[in-house]
Amino acid sequence: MGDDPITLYGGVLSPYVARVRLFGYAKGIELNEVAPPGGMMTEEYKTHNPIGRIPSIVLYDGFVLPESQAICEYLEDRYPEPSLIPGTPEERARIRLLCQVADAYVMKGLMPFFALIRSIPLDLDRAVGWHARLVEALSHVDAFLVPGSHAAGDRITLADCALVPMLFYTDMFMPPSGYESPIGTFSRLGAYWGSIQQDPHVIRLLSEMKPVLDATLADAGGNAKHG
Ligand SMILES: N[C@@H](CCC(=O)N[C@@H](CS)C(=O)NCC(=O)O)C(=O)O
Repeated sequence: MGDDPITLYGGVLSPYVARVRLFGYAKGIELNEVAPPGGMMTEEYKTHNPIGRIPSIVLYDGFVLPESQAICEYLEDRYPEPSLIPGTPEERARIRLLCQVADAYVMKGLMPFFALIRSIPLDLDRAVGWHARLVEALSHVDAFLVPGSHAAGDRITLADCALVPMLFYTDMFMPPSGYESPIGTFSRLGAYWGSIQQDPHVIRLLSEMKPVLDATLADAGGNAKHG
C-alpha cells in the first residue's frame, strides 16, 4: 500500500499541477497522473474534491488532498529525503515566501492571460493593466530571490517548483498579448530564469508542457482583441 504510486488528479497545462509534478521529479517520487474523474469542476469530481480544481492527490488513507502547496508540503513530510524545503528556519522561510509571492502576486497578474488558451477572447485594452500588475509581481520575485543557480540557492527547492511554471507562462503568453517577456528586464530574475532552465528536472517538465501549449496557442490562434 505505502509503496504504490500516489494518484495525482492533474492535467499537463495546469501551472499548479506542474508545481506538484516538478516536485515529484526532484524528489524522485512516482506519481500516477490521471485526469480528474468526470473532469475539472464536475459534480463527479467534486464528490472526491469539493473544490473541483486540479491538482489533488489521493492519500493512502483515501482522503483526497487538493491545493498544490498543501500537496507539496505533504509530500515533503511523507518523503523527507531529498528535502525540497531544506535549511535553517530562516532559509525555509525564504522558500515559503517565494511560493507565497508566486501564488498571491505573480499568478494574479498572469491569470487573465490564460484567456489565450481558453475559448474567451483576451481583451487587449485591459491587458495593459494586467501586464503592469504582472511586472510589479515579478519585481517582488526579483527582490526575494536568493543568490545562486536556483531560487533559494544552489539546489532545487519548492520555490523553484512554484516559480518555474509561472515564469514559463509569462514567457509564452506575453508575445501573443503584444508584450515582450519582462523577465529579462530584472537582473536577478533574468539570470535565474536562464540558469533554472538548465536543471534536468525543469528541462523534463518544460519539454512535456511546451509542445502541448504551442499546439493549444496555435489552435486558439489570435483570440487577443481590442475592447
Ligand atoms: N490554489 C489552487 C489552484 C488550482 C487551480 O486553480 N487549478 C485550475 C487549473 S490550473 C483549475 O482546476 N481550474 C478549474 C477551471 O478552470 O475550471 C492550487 O494551488 O492548487
